[in-house]
Amino acid sequence: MNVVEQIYRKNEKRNHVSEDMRSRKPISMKNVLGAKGKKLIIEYKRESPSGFYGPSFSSPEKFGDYVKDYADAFSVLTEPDHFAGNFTDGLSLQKFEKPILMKDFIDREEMIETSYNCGFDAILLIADFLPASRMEELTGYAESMHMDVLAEFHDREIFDRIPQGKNVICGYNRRNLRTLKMEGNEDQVVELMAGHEVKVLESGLDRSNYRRLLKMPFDGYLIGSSVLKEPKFVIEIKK
Ligand code: IGP
Repeated sequence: MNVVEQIYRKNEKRNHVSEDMRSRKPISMKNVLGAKGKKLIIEYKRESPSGFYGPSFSSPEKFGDYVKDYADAFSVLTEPDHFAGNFTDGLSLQKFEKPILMKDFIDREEMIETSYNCGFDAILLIADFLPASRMEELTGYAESMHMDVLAEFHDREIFDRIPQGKNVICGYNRRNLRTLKMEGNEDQVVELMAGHEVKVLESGLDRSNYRRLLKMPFDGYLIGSSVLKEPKFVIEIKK
């Protein structure tokens, strides 16, 4: 069993949040990313199983203060055991009035409720680890809570698990979450993804490739490690 499968297995033991701690209504991430121009989702995480460790920002709020003028949306890794995150890590970002994605290994309705109660606007669903029927059901559940879904895939064979819902943003993860290796086959998924209204490219975007990747037909780019390691990189990306 790989790390990601282990994380999903622990979901039933996690403490969910049943008290509504939101300070505002959800903002549509799909609308923000779908507007004219290239959009950036900047991610906060403390560490990751692929070897990232970067305590550049002592809190999500300090991160938000630094990146707010460059980020169109935020992503926050809330998984505790391998990413040192917490469900409440997004609360302080609500005040920036930009959509916030809960980046976690969501496989049940209860986690979507927790996400809503903790101030998030959108959730991640990973098609490589969920059957098509669950992708569909969880997307519908998120829609009922007025939340958008970033439905990501890596393996091209399972692309048809990405649902077509009104609240769906389609993402291609350049990292293979089974091997944790960066594979970057973005050239080969552009055509597959063409039918989706809003498309996002995720992972491994850095100084060596961002100019090339920004020319590709994606609406949004999800960037974590390179900005967390060297915060001033965020200022240059869209220049
Ligand atoms: C950000 P990076 O390489 O810029 O830190 O990647 C984001 O794409 C990555 O954290 C991610 C991820 C995921 C993590 C994308 N999909 C699924 C965990 C689970």
